[in-house]
Amino acid sequence: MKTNTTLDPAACFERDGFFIMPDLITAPECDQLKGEARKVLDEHAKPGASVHLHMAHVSKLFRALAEDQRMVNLLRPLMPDGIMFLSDKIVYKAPDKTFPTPWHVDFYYWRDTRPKLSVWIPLDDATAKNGTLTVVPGSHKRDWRMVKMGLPSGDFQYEISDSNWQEGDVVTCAIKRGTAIVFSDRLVHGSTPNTAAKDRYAIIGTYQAPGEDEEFDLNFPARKVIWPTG
Ligand SMILES: O=C(O)CCC(=O)C(=O)O
Repeated sequence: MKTNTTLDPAACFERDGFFIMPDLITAPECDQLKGEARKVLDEHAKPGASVHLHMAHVSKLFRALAEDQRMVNLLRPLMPDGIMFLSDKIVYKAPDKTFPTPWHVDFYYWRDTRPKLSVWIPLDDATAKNGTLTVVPGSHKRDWRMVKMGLPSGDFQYEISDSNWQEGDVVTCAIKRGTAIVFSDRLVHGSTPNTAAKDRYAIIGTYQAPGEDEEFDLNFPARKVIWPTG
């Protein structure tokens, strides 16, 4: 896909609410992380869950990714107050998990805490057919209403109830594995359905500015400042 990298990353992130960095990690790294994700899911995840948290807490490989210098370089222009890794999760769409991730904004899951952004990296090439990320550029600039929903797995609890964008406003991020999408916790996003009858693995790391621990932060044992304030 055409990426929005012609503007400088900070200007792009401010305007659109997201920024795409092609090839943040290599294909062999994606293969290795995918193997590791499978192992962590087998050992730690609730059977059938498509979202599993705390990868960096139990895996040296995911820990290394969370604080990799390439990640720091990507985030520094967007996070001038420093970078703290908070948490990560694997979102695994098995071939039988065809449902799309509902439209949502992440901050709803951590209301009354400081702003955060997330980095979504597919470990498989991601297309409209296998559940890639979808975003609504500029949607981070307004408030949205979210209501409880009932996905059978319980993985996503809320969805936006007052959507007013048009189909043409949506960007379907068809990207190669290893490409990173950094997005604001106020950006409306979701995914396409996975109708490809194939696995789709993605890792999502969440970051915020360093500061005193908030109560919410205490849920995330792998949190760590990776670039100090100032
Ligand atoms: O990988 C996906 O399907 C999207 C996940 C997502 O939007 C989220 O966890 O906030």
